Amino acid sequence: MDERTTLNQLRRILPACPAWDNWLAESGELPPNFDQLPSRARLPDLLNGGADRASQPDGRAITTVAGWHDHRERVKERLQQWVVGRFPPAPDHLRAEVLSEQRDETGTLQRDVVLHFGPDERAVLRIWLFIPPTQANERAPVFLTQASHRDWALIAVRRGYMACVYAGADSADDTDSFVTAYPGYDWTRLMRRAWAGSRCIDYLQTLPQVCMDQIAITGHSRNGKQALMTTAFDDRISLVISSSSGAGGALSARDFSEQHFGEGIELITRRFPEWFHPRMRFFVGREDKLPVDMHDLVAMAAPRPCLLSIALNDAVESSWAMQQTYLAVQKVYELHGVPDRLRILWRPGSHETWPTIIERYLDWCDAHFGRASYHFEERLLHPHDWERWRAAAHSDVRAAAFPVRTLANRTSATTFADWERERADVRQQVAWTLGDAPPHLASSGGDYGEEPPHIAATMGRGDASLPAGIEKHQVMFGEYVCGDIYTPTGAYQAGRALPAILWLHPWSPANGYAALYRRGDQIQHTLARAGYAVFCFDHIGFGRRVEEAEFFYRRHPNWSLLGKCVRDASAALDVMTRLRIIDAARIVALGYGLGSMVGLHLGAMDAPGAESTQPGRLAGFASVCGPAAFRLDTDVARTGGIRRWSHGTMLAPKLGLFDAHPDRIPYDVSDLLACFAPRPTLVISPLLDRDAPPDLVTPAVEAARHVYALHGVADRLTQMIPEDYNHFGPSQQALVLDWLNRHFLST
Ligand code: GTR
Repeated sequence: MDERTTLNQLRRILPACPAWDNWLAESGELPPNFDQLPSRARLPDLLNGGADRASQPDGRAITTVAGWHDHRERVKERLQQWVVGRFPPAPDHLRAEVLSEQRDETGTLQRDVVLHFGPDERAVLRIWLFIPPTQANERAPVFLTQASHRDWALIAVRRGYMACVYAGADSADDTDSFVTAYPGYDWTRLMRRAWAGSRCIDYLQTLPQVCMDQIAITGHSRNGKQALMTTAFDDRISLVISSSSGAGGALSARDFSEQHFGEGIELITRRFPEWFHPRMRFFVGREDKLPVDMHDLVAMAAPRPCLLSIALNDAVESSWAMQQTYLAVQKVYELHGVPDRLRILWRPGSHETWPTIIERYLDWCDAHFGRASYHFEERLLHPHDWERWRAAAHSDVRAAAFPVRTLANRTSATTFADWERERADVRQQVAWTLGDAPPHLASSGGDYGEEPPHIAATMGRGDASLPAGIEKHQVMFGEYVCGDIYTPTGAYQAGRALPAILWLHPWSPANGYAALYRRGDQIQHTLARAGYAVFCFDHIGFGRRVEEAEFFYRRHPNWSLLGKCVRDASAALDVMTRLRIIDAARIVALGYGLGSMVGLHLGAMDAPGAESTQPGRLAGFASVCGPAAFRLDTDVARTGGIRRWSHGTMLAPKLGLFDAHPDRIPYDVSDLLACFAPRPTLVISPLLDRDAPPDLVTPAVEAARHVYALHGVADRLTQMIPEDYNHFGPSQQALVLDWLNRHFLST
């Protein structure tokens, strides 16, 4: 597709963004030719990413610190091109005007300064200095931060730091003066603020009280993003603390986008068009093609101490994406021989910080500046070590011993009896893949263990966030899991039995089933408003249960996270079929991304058939951006391949055993879909889904259609291929709702 056609397509798909339109018109820029940009589904290796990415120019892996230094310059260039824009060289002259100076009763000197610099001194920057009393000849470490974090500076001063606070934040921002002073640069607002941090250091350099090799920078959220930028482009920074820097900070666009219910490129470049270079918006839905991603930005800090602080249930963060960044960047720290200089600081709750956290930031500074000793353990929240899993539990499985099959092998059965046999075998293979299920007791329900209001509020699903016309009830189910049922207001009192949806959420670590960074309504609200009872819960490792997967494979080396997800979903069906508010004959599963993977496996395990003790309880299934056919999904670079379910996410590690033998995977998406026959099934596979492009999905749907045809209902399996990328915005919600209404509302 040529660049102009790509742009037209993007403009059809993306919501209006006047700032971007203006830039396009003024600059005349076109997107890159995406056909020529290589795809990297997972975060490119920082030392061995191939000739076009991270490597020596000849494509060989970087194995020395010197090699890294050369490469680092190339990355800085790319960051400017795609993310932060070009900025001027450091000014050669800087005048500090002291506005006021006073010493308080503790001996701390407070000095307000304006820096004047740039052509004709047109650029200005206010800074507020807090200089603790020091002994003669003693130099203080510096805590550098933006005007919004003046209160953090108070703690730093108490801990013996000189604090330098500057007007490069929303609350005070002098950096517009830089634009006038330096025309002709396309730097973004965040980059200007980051550059302001460097001007503070220019000034600090002139002060006798400053210990120049102990300069720590920090900032929260948008200021965390700019703190990383200052660190990347200014080697005088000795240490950085990225506090909830999120999208465009420590979290990559690949791993934290709309498909993760995250703050993707689309949203951030539309809501904050000045923060990043408008070129980034070209990559919406094509994050796999980004020539540079945020792990590159973080890696620029190496080998300097870098603490990545993140809240577990913050809608603008993702613990999983953070872990991916950490694992990628840790290789660079290891190359430098200083792995303990990179750590994640997990904190409970949402976006806020409090003194306990800031004290830890200063502990980090103290520890690395040799002032005191504090322990920062390496803690990884999400299972990630497939090789270890394999060695511990499955080194004896030989994929080569499994028969070769095609996608349509089973589903091309020509008689019901043949299909029944195949289906029973599919169930067995699915059961094997999900792993040895531990003992299972039926839940007794009740209300003990329900989600308290303050937690629900943190998760964005408190009563205060309920739109008018909808009510929410909680129910305990399965293994002590809490579910939420959304219904139209008054439905309970009316005693009506509603058609029901089991909502299976995507890969959204921070907020589980509730999409906080989103476009349009939350799906549970959309559906409840339309007259459905919507059953929602967090999968293991997500939302309120974000820490639950941490030791999963130690606890259950032979089971799988997918197996646990299916067990929970199945337990949800148990309770749904018993509730008066729900019409047990009209329960439909709706899965998006990961949720689709769960729903497909749930369907197979819940299917009617010889092996089953009960009829399938689902009346239908809707899959949005579900998995590509496993055996066709072989291009790891492009989509992540089946490895994403094993090595990548550890969801279904056994699938990884077939990495080299995809034709021997014991079952495929076609078989799972066919298990739903003859029940209505919808597959939405957007044209630009980077994980599961239609050419890898449609063959599975068509293979499954044979089984529907066997039932004489070939058209009950519907595939839609909207011109879109992987997200669950209003248009795709509308497709789902329309399909649901046609099949389930009026019956
Ligand atoms: C949010 C933004 C986040 C983060 C935050 C903040 O609205 O989407 O990326 O920067 O603002 O700065 O508080």
